[in-house]
Amino acid sequence: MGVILTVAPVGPIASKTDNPHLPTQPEEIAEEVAKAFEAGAAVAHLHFRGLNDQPTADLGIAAHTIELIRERCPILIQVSTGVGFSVPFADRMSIIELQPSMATLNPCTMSFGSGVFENPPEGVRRLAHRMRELGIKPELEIYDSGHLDECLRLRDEGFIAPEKMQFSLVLGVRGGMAATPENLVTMASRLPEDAIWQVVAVGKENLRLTAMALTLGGNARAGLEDTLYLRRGELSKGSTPLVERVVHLVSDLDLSLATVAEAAETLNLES
Ligand code: KMH
Ligand code: ZN
Repeated sequence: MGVILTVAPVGPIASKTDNPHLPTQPEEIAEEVAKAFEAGAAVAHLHFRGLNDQPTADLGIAAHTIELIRERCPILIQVSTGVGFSVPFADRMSIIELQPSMATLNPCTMSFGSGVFENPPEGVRRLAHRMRELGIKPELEIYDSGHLDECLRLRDEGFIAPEKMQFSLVLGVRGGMAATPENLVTMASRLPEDAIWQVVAVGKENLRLTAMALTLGGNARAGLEDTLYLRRGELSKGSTPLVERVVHLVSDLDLSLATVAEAAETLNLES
């Protein structure tokens, strides 16, 4: 089974002031995703920004961006329902009506850097239910150990399909688990046996923990959403250098990359 490589070109927080190569507008995001696909990515994890570069759940902007990506490459689309922390939960939820193959599901409310990431229990259940209705595969974002227990509870309550649950172990967010090897090993060992997972290592431990996750049998994610730097003091010129770095890592570890078709099969995608 090949490694599923996801590109995350832009997240909810960083701006062009932090890294001028951050893509924020539909054309820029589509170009970046196409380059990542050429380099080996099979999945694109997407956040969108308005004309003012602020996070948005605007369906027109999201649909336009996805259309521009579709014109360029057949990469699998995963939309973020995290969107941005100032966007109301109901708006964040509406984005799944675009019916992407996958969308993120953040199970719990938490402090996130200097902000609050609102994921109330009833809203999370409504979102999970609607995703299941639409046949959208949830990517379960685990920022702390109890978030995994909440996801298993959602599974037991019937909100999430029990087979091949897909997890991101997010390490390094202020308010969540620290980016340490111990946390990664502990969390990976607690996942259901048939789970599909990757590490999302935010910040300076990005490379080391990504290498470790690959060694442990996980998938990988790369892009400016997770780290703005290629190495200490050197901003990454877009997501492609970060994607290429993981492609090399995969090859050096004598692993192979999943194609889009292989990734869709591994992930059990319905559409
Ligand atoms: N930047 C991520 C760690 C999501 O995409 O659903 C948090 C996030 C969640 O944006
Ligand atoms: Zn995200």
